[in-house]
Amino acid sequence: MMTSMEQRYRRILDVMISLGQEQVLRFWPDLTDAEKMSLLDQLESLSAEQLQRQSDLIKQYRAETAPRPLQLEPFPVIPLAASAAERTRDQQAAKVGRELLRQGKVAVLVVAGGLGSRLGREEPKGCVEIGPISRRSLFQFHTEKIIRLEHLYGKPILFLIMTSEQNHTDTIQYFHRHHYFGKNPDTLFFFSQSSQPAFDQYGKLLLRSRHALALSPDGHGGLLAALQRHRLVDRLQNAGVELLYYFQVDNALCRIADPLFLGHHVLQQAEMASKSVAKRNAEEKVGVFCRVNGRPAVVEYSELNETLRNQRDDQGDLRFKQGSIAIHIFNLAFFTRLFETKVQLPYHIALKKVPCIDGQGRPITPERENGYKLEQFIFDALPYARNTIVVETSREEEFSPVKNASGLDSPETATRALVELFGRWLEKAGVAVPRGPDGLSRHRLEISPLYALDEEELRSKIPCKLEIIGDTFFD
Ligand code: UD2
Repeated sequence: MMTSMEQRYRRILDVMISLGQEQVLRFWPDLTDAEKMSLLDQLESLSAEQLQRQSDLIKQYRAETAPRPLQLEPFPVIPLAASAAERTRDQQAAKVGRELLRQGKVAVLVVAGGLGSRLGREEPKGCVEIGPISRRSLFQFHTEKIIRLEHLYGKPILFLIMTSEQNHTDTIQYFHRHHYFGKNPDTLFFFSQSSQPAFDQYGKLLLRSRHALALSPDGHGGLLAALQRHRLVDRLQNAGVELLYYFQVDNALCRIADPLFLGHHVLQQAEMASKSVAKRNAEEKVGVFCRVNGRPAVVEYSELNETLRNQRDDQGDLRFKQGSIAIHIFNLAFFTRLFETKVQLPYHIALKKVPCIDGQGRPITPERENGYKLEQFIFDALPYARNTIVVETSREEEFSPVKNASGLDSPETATRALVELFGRWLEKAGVAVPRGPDGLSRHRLEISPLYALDEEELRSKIPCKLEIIGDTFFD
């Protein structure tokens, strides 16, 4: 008589043989019962159909020599206000946005499931400390901004934190250790996206150990499936929410639930809206807003060929200049439609270094890219939106991502960007900020989000005759 585990093993082995993936069970006889169970659980959670599709995609990707031609046009944006009329336009939009916040129609979502491999740290990226004086972390800045908004608009704001299987527990423990930074835990939802297996160049599943697949998060596009799995859209709608304000955990300057952006979204009757900044240069690693075969889209930097990346318009500007800073607004009704019509976002394939084991079970720490990962990107929902807008913003005010351990886009540049932002707010409030020959503030400056969220709020609070004579913290 076969045990139930043996029966499961036989069934899964048959499926794996039919998919040409039986190598994942090659260490079966050497495994303990607990290891066997865990491997079977992992394999059973994969959909055979999806596995076949993914493996085929990788083989096809490797076989393809030239990328398919796409009809690309730049996507028009709502530019930064330069004229009196545009400033009036913005004031009206911001008024509409503030009203939405007063009515409690906005919830906030941060995607924080990435592994931050370029940063090279074990902890979740949101724990990186960037406060110029306080050493506040990214998570603390984001959460306190939301708390301040709750005070300003008199309504609780639900805050959704998307983690991954790899960092879910660490993220929750981090928030718990810090007492949720003062936010009511009933208004926080931690939920995890799924994982996807990695493949070798022949479309074969890679093993991380003898009893585990090499898995990684399924990309921020995994948000769609995660929202559905956790029934979050219903929960938000039951709480009276209509719009979801989306951003990435690594952006130290993100303006959360920006009334101006919310107002534009509603006034333009968009289903999905995005913010852009002018790219620093052709090589900056941000996707660009385009029309692809007539439909709005973000084309990721790694997928925009060199000629297009460098193309210039008549004014000598980059033709594809509007970079995505991954701040979006979604109508919850748009998600519902995507679910009902069973939209599947495409997979993007990336060749990465994937720690795994070889055929003899020996661990490999690759020095070169050895594995293919498949990810879905949330911005691929754009072409499905009935109406979409892109609103340009200023990099100095709203975009300083933490991607690398040092140099460009690192904790150090994010901290510096905060000091400079706070310095400009202070100057606009009439305070002299001592600056060095490089034009940068001589002293470290920090304004807690709980003290002021923007320059207007700061101006209304700043003590008169304030002098900056050293590092200064407004808490
Ligand atoms: C992303 C955008 C890029 C630009 C840039 C701005 C993609 C593919 N590219 O580049 O166009 O907007 O950001 O900073 O998004 N994440 C998850 N789950 C995942 C993978 C990522 O939650 O499975 C989160 C991650 O925690 C981070 C964000 O998504 O907050 C961006 O991930 P990334 O740093 O890998 O993206 P990057 O820098 O390639």
